[in-house]
Amino acid sequence: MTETDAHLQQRVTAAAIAAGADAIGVASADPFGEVENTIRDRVADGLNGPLRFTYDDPAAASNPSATFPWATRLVALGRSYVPEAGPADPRGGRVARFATSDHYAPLLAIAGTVADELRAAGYRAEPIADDPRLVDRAVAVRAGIGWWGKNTMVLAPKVGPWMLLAAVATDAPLAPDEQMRRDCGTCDACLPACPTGALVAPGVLDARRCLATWLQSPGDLPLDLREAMGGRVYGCDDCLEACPPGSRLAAGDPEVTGSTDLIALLELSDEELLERHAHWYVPRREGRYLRRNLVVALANTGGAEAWAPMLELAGHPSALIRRHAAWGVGRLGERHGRQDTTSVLEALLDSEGVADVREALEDALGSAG
Ligand code: B12
Ligand code: SF4
Ligand code: SF4
Repeated sequence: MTETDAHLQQRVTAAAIAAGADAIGVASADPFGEVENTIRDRVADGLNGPLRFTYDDPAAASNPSATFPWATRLVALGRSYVPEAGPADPRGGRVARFATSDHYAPLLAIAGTVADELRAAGYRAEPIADDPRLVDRAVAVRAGIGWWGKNTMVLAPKVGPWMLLAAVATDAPLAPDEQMRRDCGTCDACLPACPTGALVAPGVLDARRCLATWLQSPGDLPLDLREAMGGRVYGCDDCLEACPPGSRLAAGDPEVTGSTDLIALLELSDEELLERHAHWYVPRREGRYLRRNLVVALANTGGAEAWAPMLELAGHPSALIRRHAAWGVGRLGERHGRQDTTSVLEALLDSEGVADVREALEDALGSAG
């Protein structure tokens, strides 16, 4: 590499750190052939569940030249997003820490700074993050900013899994970094920590059992996973919280843990819910999917004060919400040992005309009986 290249690399690194990056490294933009095969295997085994993202076109996601034909390098960037996180309040609603605010915005700003620096030196550069067209974790590992964890996260020194990833594709002649020689060793704490057994082997996630999957998917939440959802409204952090690297970050301020008041949120309109959570991935930006998550979280965690709002939700105009509230009435009734659960469900059934809501009410009655 010429001296000029080394200077550019130093400038880019300094600019990224000054802008708030916790990790930066450079990888070649060669195809990630093994990753493509792994994604294909996951899809063949059905492990992607309802998810699309990189599973839709594994060849493109694993081959940077499909999107950036001019790129020879990928600058990998990581930004830790929980400087002072702590265990969430198990009684309330929970939001995974990556989603407590738009943590991608500052990361994209860092990537923008890096791209500007490269462009100013006369090269092409384009930032990308959390996009179906590139496998971010594979870029980070090749660029040496972290290692594969058994929970499938890329872990980095000091911050462990608490880091979001971005990349900048470029044709600048930067020197690729070495991959990190590190792994989880004998630790396997994340595997039993998953409440649904979604980590079916080290580094293998069955998205059909992952709570984070369903909380951002359309349709009904799977019945067999609803109890395990607990108070989760968006995302899940259990396999990150179990992880010793970075655990020092997991102590402190409840604000950043994402504890949230479910009843107050349920009082908002769909539009207000979406506006308040503009940075969340909500299917087709339909507020009813957030409300659906809130109903299940309230049923799992609410106290006596949750009964009246749950009955109101059982009369909601959306059949999706009524189906979940039917389950919610049964679940709350069971948790609180309410004698009137059966009669309430029967009254709801009497006045319900939609077949699949009636089915949900009958299921709830079956469990209550
Ligand atoms: C689809 C997706 C999901 C799906 C599926 C997750 C998954 N594990 O694949 C769902 C919705 C479940 C999800 C959840 C979460 N996600 Co997500 N997600 C993505 C997305 C869009 C694509 C991931 C992908 O391609 N998966 C395909 C599979 C095959 O890849 P994989 O599971 O990583 O499998 C690899 C390893 O097994 C690996 N491997 C290779 N060699 C070795 C060696 C060893 C020893 C081991 C153990 C493994 C291993 O091989 C496989 C292929 O590379 C990326 C963004 C992007 N464009 O890359 C974000 C991304 C992976 N998600 C991210 C985050 C933050 C999360 C959550 C923490 C959010 C939350 N709190 O709810 C959870 C974590 C759940 C988990 N344990 O993964 C971050 C991860 C950052 C990091 N430090 O790793 C990413 C990179 C977004 C970003 N740009 O920051 N996510
Ligand atoms: S995010 Fe939650 S449900 Fe998904 S694998 Fe991790 S612990 Fe399991
Ligand atoms: S909990 Fe242990 S095994 Fe799992 S990712 Fe963290 S270090 Fe690796």
